This record gives sequence, structure tokens and C-alpha cells, in this order.
Amino acid sequence: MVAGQLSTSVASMCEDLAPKVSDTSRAVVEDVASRLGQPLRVAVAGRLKAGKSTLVNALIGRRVAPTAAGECTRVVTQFRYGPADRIDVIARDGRKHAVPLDAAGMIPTSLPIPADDAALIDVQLSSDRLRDLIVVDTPGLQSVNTDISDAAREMLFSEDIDDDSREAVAGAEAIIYVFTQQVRSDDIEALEAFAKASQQLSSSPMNSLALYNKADKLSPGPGQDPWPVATPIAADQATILKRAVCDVVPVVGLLAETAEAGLLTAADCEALRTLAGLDEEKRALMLASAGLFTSTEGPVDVEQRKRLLERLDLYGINFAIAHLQANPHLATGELVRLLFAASGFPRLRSTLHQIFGVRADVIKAGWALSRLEAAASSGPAGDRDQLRGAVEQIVARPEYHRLPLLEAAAQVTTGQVPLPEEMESEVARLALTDDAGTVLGLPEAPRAQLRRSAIEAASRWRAFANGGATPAQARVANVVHRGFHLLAQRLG
Ligand SMILES: Nc1nc2c(ncn2[C@@H]2O[C@H](COP(=O)(O)OP(=O)(O)OP(=O)(O)O)[C@@H](O)[C@H]2O)c(=O)[nH]1
Ligand SMILES: [Mg+2]
Repeated sequence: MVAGQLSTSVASMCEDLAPKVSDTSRAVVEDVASRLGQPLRVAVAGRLKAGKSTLVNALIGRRVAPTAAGECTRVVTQFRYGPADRIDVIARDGRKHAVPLDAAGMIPTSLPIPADDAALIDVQLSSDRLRDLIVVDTPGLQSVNTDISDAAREMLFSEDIDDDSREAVAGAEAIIYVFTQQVRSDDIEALEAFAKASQQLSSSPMNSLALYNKADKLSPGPGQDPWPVATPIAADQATILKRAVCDVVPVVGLLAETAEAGLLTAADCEALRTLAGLDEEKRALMLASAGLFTSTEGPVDVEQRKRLLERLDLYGINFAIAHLQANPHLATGELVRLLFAASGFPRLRSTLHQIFGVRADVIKAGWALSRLEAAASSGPAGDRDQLRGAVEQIVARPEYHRLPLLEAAAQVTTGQVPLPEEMESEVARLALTDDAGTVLGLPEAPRAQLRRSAIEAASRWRAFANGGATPAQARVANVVHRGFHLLAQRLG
């Protein structure tokens, strides 16, 4: 990933700072600098069997993480870019055990050391998808307990794992939280517990996104589209979760994995074509349930049918058959594209691009500064002024105003600081976009007009801060005022 402007300036500040502080603080400063050069680290969290590993595979574009019904992710697994495929199991004592990918190209199910002794599985893949993102697959949160499972907590946040592993997992800058049923209050608690447990993660909706997975299970009947049900449910849940996540995106992770990892073969497509040619009654019987699909007499051998169920489940099979009936000559590649579109992933990709792409620089820089601030408070007293001074200097730069702006936007959009709708969207636009025309709602306007409009907005927000606003609103308004003031300067 090309490091953004903010991350780059924090990194060079770290370089200046390192020789001036004690060994203890230097280790932190150097660690922060090296993390700034890495892609955004996203942790995928959620309950047992929510489909986390399936989604990880879809994001990576390869089926590498085991997802079979019985297997569960018991060890934190990190996927990052590397020049060649390679897996290292990192033990709690720090020792590395290299293991080969299995015959199917996946992480082998049996590890060279007991899972309890493993702190981390570090997977490097030569997948271009990973150039911009490090993905961390985490063990499922306990289903009965409202808190995160002890095992997950220990593996993610334990103090006694070696530095490599802690470095790998402790500082995820963003979370994708996966759930499958209506959000229950204990889901919200689990989400908050997860965010709290990781010191480096603020629980702001700025860096968390929820996926409403297995949307296919909401299909009202065989072959019927689940989206008319899933979309409004996800929107409701986004309202319930608005203090914790910036959006709830409904997806069918299984279809995304199958499409993105290229798991649908020409043979699968032929089997589906054969099923599409069956008479209506026979097909309806077969597709009534997973059990009937594999047990009903008919063409296509049972192993092949099981494979289809694994790759597509009943909704995906119905979906594919409907398309093959409408267009009997549909090629495998075209079917895969249709499945991808039906997985909800296109919307997920654009949301990811928006929040983790556009905001990545700010998220990383913000993370780095808070890490340095923490080091200033907890580290050796002699380094305090050096560290604080450096952070303050950076924060005073105009481009750094994006940080408080995003914080203000998070407070406003979560309803913590209520504002009229028009003002709320103005704050969000100012915080999230660079394009002055978009921010000011004047997409075609010439520069001079944009500048006048920015000055007008700045005075409007100042007037609001000084009269009629609550103290919390006034704090937000002052930040927004300065934001528009800086924008006007940029346009001047
Ligand atoms: N129908 C359907 N099944 C899915 C979907 N996503 C995942 N699954 C299935 O759900 C099961 C669990 O998926 P995993 O990806 O292993 O879930 P996980 O959250 O990683 O599970 P643990 O690591 O054990 O906590 C697998 O059998 C998947 O094939 C989906 O969108 N639709
Ligand atoms: Mg898993």
C-alpha cells in the first residue's frame, strides 16, 4: 500500500525521535514506524461458525483457511503478503515451525504443535489482494457467554505471548464483525468487549464494520431472493449498532468465497446445467432440502451434489439453476460473475474501499499517535516531554485536522452529539472527503465560489458554537469551523 500523507509524516517524525529517547521508548517508536509502513491490519471477529474463515478466504481470493463444519479456528491466523506462499506456526515460547500448505492449498488441519501451545499462525501468500490488507482470522466468540471467549481473549490479548505474535494481533486497526442472526444485546456487548480488550482499538464506528452473513438463509422460499428481507434487517441492525460500527452490510460469504476463490469448476457448472434440464416436479423435490438434494434418485452423482451444496448451498444452487434455465449456454465464468454479484460482495468491497481505503491513512496515523501518547504516559519519565512534544507538533499541522474532524464526525453520526440532519451530513462530508466541491455541495463550482462558500460555512459553524449550542455541540462546531477555515485557506 502506498503510505498516505499522514502516516508518512508520523513515520518520519518517529525516525527523528528514535535516537533521542531511551531504549525502552525507542523500541515502541521503531515498532510504530515499522507498522506505519505496513498495510492496514483488519481483524475478522464474531461468534463461532459465523462464517469468519469463509469471509477471510473471499477477501484473500483463495481458499486457504479451513471452514468445514467441524473445524474451527482455534488459533489466531494472520494472512499477509509474501513473495512466496509460506506458513509458520508460532509457538508461545516464540519458536517458529514452518508447515507446508496441504494438498488442497490450505492450512493443514493438524499442526506440528498442540493448538493450545500455538500463539499465532502466520500465513504469507503471494496474493495481490494482500498488498493492501493484512487479514487476521480470530477464534469464534463464545455463543452463550456475553463476553469474548477466554481462549480468544488470551490468544489475542495475552501479555505473555512473544513479541512477534503480540505485534501481529494486538494492534488490528480495524474490525470486521461477523454475525448471522438479528443482533442481540449480547452481540453488542461482545462487540464492545472485543473493542475494549484490544487497547489499541478505539471502539469508534470509524474503524469497525459489521457483516450480516449467511443472508441466503433468509430466502423466503426455494429460488427466492433474500435481499428484500436481508437489506431492511441489516439497515435496522445498523441503527442498533450505530455506536459501534459504521455500517452493516448483508452478504452471502459462501457465494463470495466460491466466486472469488475460483472454486466453481466447469464440471460443477455442467452438473448444474443437467439439474436445470430436469422436469419441474423432480427438481422441486430435490431442492426442497439439503437432505433431499443428496438422497433423491436422479442424474448427477451424489459426490458431485455434495460438492455443489458445499460450494453454493441450496440458495446458490437454486440461483444458478434459474440462470441456467433462462440462459442454457451460460459459461462457467459468467455464472461465477452472477454468483459474485448475488453475494453482496460488490457493496462490501465499495464499503471496505471507502472506510478502510480512504480512511486507512487516518486510522493508521491516529493509531500511531495514540500509541506514542500511551508510551509517553507509561514509559520512562525522561522521555515524556520528547514524545509529547513530537506528537503535539504533528497534531498542530493543518493536515492533521482530519483526525479531530473524523472524531467529531464519529460522535455526530453515532448520535452521541446530536445535530440537525443537514449539519450532521455536512460534518460527515467534511471529515470523509477531500473534494471541496463534494464537501460544499457545489460539484461544478469554480474555485473562487468554493472558497467563498467555505468561508461562509466556517462563520456559520462559529456562530453556532457561540450561540445556542450545548457544550458538546460547541466542541464539535469549533472543530468543524476550523475544518472549513483550513479548506478556505487551501482554496485561496
Ligand atoms: N449458507 C451459508 N453458509 C455459510 C455462509 N458462510 C459460511 N457458511 C458455512 O458456515 C460454516 C462455518 O463457516 P466458517 O467460515 O468455518 O465459520 P467460522 O466463523 O470461521 O467458524 P469458527 O472458526 O469455527 O468459529 C461452514 O460450513 C461454511 O460453509 C453463507 O454465507 N451461507
Ligand atoms: Mg474459522
